[in-house]
Amino acid sequence: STTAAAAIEEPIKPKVQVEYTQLLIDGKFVDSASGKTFPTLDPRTGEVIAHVAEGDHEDVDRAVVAARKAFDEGPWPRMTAYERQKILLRAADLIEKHNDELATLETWDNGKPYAQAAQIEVPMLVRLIRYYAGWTDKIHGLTVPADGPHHVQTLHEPIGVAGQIIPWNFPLLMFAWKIGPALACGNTVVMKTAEQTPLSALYAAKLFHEAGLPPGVLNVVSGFGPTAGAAIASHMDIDKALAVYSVLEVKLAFTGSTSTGKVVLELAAKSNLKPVTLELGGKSPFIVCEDADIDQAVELAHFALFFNQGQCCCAGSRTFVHESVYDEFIEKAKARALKRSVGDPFKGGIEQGPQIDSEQFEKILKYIRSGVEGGATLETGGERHGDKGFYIKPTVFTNVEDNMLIAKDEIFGPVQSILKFRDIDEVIRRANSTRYGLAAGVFTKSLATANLLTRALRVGTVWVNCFDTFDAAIPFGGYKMSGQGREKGIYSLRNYLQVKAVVSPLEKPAW
Ligand code: TXE
Repeated sequence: STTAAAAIEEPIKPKVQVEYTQLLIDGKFVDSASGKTFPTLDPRTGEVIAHVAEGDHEDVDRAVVAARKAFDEGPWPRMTAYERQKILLRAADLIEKHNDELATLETWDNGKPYAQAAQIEVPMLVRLIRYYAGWTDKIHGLTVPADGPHHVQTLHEPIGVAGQIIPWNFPLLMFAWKIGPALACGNTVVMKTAEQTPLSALYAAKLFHEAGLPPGVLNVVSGFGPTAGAAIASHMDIDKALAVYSVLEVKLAFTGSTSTGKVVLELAAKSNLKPVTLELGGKSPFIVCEDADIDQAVELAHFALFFNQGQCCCAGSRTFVHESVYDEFIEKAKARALKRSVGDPFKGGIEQGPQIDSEQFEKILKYIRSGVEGGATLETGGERHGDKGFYIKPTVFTNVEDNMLIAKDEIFGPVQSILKFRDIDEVIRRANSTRYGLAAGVFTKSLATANLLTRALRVGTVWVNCFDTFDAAIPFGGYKMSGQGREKGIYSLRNYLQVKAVVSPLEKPAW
């Protein structure tokens, strides 16, 4: 019977064992100081995958001591750039070799389709580390013409210890975006992974050590935001008993929600003014112009929103469609969502796995209810998929108005909101009237329209006739409340370097 068939759909057993669950401090796996652990869950079932050491203030202190020592006394910032490069390249080779193990951990812990983890996320991690390995020996200052008879040069020096806090939606990519530039510039790192997805970064960090990274250069502390995360953001002193360093030179890099971004910025300011980069939320417009090829526009708009279970900071979560093509577009967008294959992310051909956890699952369902109550038309989806785990049916709303919550807030789930527009000036104004400014998609055949929109949109990335095109060299970051600073590319090196001016007289001193 059909009920029997549904009942035997057991989750597919992952092909790897979880090897690393402790904190990685000073090159060694260690338990947390408190001895506490927390469970990391399988989003397909809500069941425990493993218990992971739970880092807190004391562990962050230990990690900062190790990172500080590795920076002040260790070989890392003193090695030749070429030596650092070789270690990073070896790490990239090892990660490539362990692609399947890493991808399996990623899918298991996060719920993303295995093909995406194995063919996109891990390869992008490898590519990014190779890209930054390439930068190590190309970082240098300038010789500056001065007014007086002075020789003036600038040195581009690493900052010191970089505290880095990452989210759960792309655990390995966020890990790479953060450590790549920090390590290439000669900094040392204390990384806190997201409590939902601690496993893959521990495995990857182990491979960096196998590649020859000296102890203390890359420390990974699993744990929660208000404890371990806040300890990093507000870190001030190290080992007070030694009283060697009163104030740390630290850099803080954070990716996560805009509200937590405000908290960490405040903690950084109140502690020691550590410079901060923030990569926060978004509500990105995807604009389908009247001249667009509708089938292609539907497919791209679908991808822009639904990719990674809708859990992308840059998701095209406001689909603006010109009135002349609106009816055709919504019919096709609905059909496409209905066709989307949802299921066990380890199964081939699956496009959408479960959401990360029960909190996000509930939050998304709440937004769906608010869409219905607010008067938007629910075309398809709108409820959970199956009866266990955190799966949600691909959902499409039409007749969405700008003032509805589903058009204003970051839902971070598989919920497409389609809005109708009449002319370009109107859509520019509406696309920009948001507190966010992370990204935008523009779909048109007209070069003039594309040029107009790319300049008018107040966002950090505009994708024209494409979306989510990520590359190690393309900078990424937000305007407005979507963040501060840029990651990836040449721009992210600025986050991890400080400039020293060195001045000396050209003439023989008088004495
Ligand atoms: O994010 P948080 P959450 C958005 C998305 C999602 C919402 C909530 O809308 O629905 O945020 O997700 C750490 N001091 N994004 O709660 O809280 C936390 O442990 C220091 C957008 O998971 O921002 C984790 O490591 N750190 C996003 C990281 O911050 C703290 C990606 C992110 O968690 C902390 C994820 C504190 N007080 C969610 N509190 C994007 N921009 O890509 C938490 N953390």
